[in-house]
Amino acid sequence: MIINTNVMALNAYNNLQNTQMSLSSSLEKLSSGYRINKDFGAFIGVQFPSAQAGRAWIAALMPQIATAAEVSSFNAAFKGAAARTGLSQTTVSATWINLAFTYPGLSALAVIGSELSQFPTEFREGMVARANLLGDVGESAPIRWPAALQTQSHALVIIAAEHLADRANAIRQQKQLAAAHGVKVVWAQNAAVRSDQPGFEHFGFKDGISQPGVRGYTAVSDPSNPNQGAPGQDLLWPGEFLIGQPTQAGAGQPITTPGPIAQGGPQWATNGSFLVFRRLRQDVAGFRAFVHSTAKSVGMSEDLIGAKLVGRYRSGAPLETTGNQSTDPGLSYPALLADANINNFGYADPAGAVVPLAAHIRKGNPRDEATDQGGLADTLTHRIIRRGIPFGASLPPGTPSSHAIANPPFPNDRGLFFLCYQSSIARQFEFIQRHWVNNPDFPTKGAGQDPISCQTTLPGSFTLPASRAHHLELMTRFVLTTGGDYYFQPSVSALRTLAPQA
Ligand code: N7H
Repeated sequence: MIINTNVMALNAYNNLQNTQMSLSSSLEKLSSGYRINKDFGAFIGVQFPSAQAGRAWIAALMPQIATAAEVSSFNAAFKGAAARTGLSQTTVSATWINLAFTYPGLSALAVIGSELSQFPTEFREGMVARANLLGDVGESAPIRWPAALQTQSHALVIIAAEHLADRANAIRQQKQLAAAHGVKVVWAQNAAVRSDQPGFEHFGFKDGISQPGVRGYTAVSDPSNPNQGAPGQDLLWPGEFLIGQPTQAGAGQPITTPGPIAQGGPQWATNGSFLVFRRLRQDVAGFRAFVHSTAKSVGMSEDLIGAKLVGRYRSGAPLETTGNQSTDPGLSYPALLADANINNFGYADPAGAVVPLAAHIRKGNPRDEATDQGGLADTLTHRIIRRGIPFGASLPPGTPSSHAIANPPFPNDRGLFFLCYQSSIARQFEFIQRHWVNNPDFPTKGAGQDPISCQTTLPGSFTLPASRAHHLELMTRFVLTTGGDYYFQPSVSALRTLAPQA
């Protein structure tokens, strides 16, 4: 089948005019991680007292919603100004607001039953009801979440700002707007890139490197490889992320063949996306202590053990292409971190002697590796667009786990707000979490569990081939779920249909 990429490109662009911003800004290949996104974020959960009040509030909020097309032009202007002036922050700035709804939220807005019933089961049930299936048990069980975060929201207001003062203003304005419409703020949480290590998450690893690209939207860097955006970045049909668009065809089909149109709700859900929002607490002192003791017991350096657990060294340098080096090669060879190299690899080592089969990035995206479901063509049906941002203060190096600041209780804890977009939560986020990350027998029997994001009952296991240990017991979970839900983020025109007519 011949694909008319120009038509697709145009369609995808038109969709983005209508798509809320947070999805699109993550599509851009951003080598500097979080930094080029906004440095400050906030998430406000609200409840509607009545359908009328909720709809009036949406109408009042509408003029503030940032669209994907606006964000694209803003980012271009931002980069242009930064290049011209050499300044990174001060020249152009904007605060983005986006809006997403839980199923109870859509119901509270009195969306009619015949439309509500078209939303998929997992979205209707919500994250709490799916806890056992996700492995959110024990310390991650919803009953253990901070009491303040256990109230289910009807809608999530997402704020992204360049400066601290802009965020404070945006939060104040949002609270005033909600109060003016009788809409109740049930919780509000702040997030920010780490000021001491922007672009790195709390364990100390560079984040925001590998994202799928979108056919017709993401620029192809090498015309001889039209299936990739930046080198190593697979291009997917837009329906993997937007309802109403063609999806990947899946196993047994060429990856260039468009699959069925993504279904996910009533007609007005077209060009919207499902958002998984998780508040993940990180035990940084515990992780550091584990890396330290494992390095000693298996006779490897701490840099290498960290890379074995994640699949990348702290700098972001991929373990797959750099081999078993004791010191982080990204520090001596910055070229490894350039767009041409940082994500440009597949997994050539089926035994995991270099990158363990359960390393975080290998579990989350097995790339070209053969899997029980059919290899790359299937794997491309389980991708997500991630948009994470840290919360909490960095843990100073050398802080012992016994120190009060090592593991402070909510709200002073630290971690990552994990956000991801997809057209099917069941086929994308949930599949990754259940069938890959938590499953000790994926991709092969005894491979072990993802030591970073696995959520299951303890103990867990991690197989480290070609080392003295071979098998490591994971006695602690370094990442715990402490809140979250499933949301639907409608297109801008769909928001108009939810708001009352003027
Ligand atoms: Fe992960 N980390 O610091 O170790 N993640 N992650 N993640 N993650 C990635 O490529 C991290 C979490 C994926 O395409 C990197 O951007 C932490 C969940 C996927 O090669 C680093 C937490 C899920 C990828 C981290 C966390 C995933 C990925 C490398 C929680 C899904 C891309 C940088 C606190 C269920 C894989 C990068 C690919 C990358 C970390 C959570 C999935 C450093 C700390 C819950 C698909």
